[in-house]
Amino acid sequence: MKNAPSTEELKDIHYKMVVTRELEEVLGAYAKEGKTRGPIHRCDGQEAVGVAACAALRTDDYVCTTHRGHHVYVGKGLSARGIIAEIFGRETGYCKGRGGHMLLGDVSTGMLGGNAIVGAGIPAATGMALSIQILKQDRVSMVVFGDGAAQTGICHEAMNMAGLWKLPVIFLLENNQYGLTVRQEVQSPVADLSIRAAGYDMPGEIVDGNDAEAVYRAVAVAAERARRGEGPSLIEAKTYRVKGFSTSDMGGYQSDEEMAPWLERDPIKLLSAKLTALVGADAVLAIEAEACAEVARAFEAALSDPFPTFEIHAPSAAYSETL
Ligand SMILES: Cc1ncc(C[n+]2csc(CCOP(=O)(O)OP(=O)(O)O)c2C)c(N)n1
Ligand SMILES: [Mg+2]
Repeated sequence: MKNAPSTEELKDIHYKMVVTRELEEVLGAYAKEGKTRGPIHRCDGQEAVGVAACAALRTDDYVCTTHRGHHVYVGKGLSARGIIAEIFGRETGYCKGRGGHMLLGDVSTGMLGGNAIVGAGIPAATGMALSIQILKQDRVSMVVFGDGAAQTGICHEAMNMAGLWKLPVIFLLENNQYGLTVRQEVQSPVADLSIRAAGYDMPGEIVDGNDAEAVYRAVAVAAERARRGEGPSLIEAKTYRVKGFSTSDMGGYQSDEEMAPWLERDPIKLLSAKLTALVGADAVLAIEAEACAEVARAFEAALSDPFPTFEIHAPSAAYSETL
């Protein structure tokens, strides 16, 4: 079927989704022991959105994401070792330990950054698309952003500009139904945010965000359209945040009844079942075991890596004279 991922691609997506889940599980354990700094935003249950979307793009396509971007980092091809080292402030991290888990980027894989400012990736990706258009490059840019970010003013300014100038940008709205503690219906008068695409003359589509294959196909179609010069697309991936907002969230506002069907439709479980039918249970278990082993090796290596050293420069004589 056109734009469907191959079995090899599905295996790679599964591997990266398990790497993301395991990385967050271990990270969560370190956070509980007080060994991480600042809040950690987990994307459990949302792995298919970031990983499968990036799988449908090329390495030199540009991607930026949110404060909850581990699946996008892994999906775009960043190593678990470099991500973990960055989160733990080590010199071997992608930003030499200066960025941390929300501000991680890697130019060589087109992963142009997470962002702690809600909505800020949307104009950034739009600007990247404008540069692609001006430089006549065979590239696209994609931004993954949340339902909360979709309510910001800058989101609408950027989408308007992208629609007007037919920019090669994919707006991938990861609708996990919560912005902090606030449910989506309290943030927006419409349940399906994808309908807003009509206002900017771009296609708007809803996909099952827990179905990796569906996410891949929607992004592949949007990328083809962008490469043909036909402009932006809005894809709303419906998913659910099965953990609290972050490690600092006290919780208590997401009921078990609300969560149960989403836990049942865990994206890793769904892809595991699909792959088992294609390549057999042993092959799937081997993929999962290797993904977990990579994460274990990555934590071991990264946590032995050095912290950055800082040189303190004395002010120059000329500067001192001005004081
Ligand atoms: C400009 C700005 N306003 C407010 C915040 C505080 N804040 C951090 S995350 C968040 C909610 C974001 O919700 P959503 O976009 O749905 O992302 P999710 O956390 O669900 O992945 C808010 C309001 C911020 N970081 N930046
Ligand atoms: Mg949200």
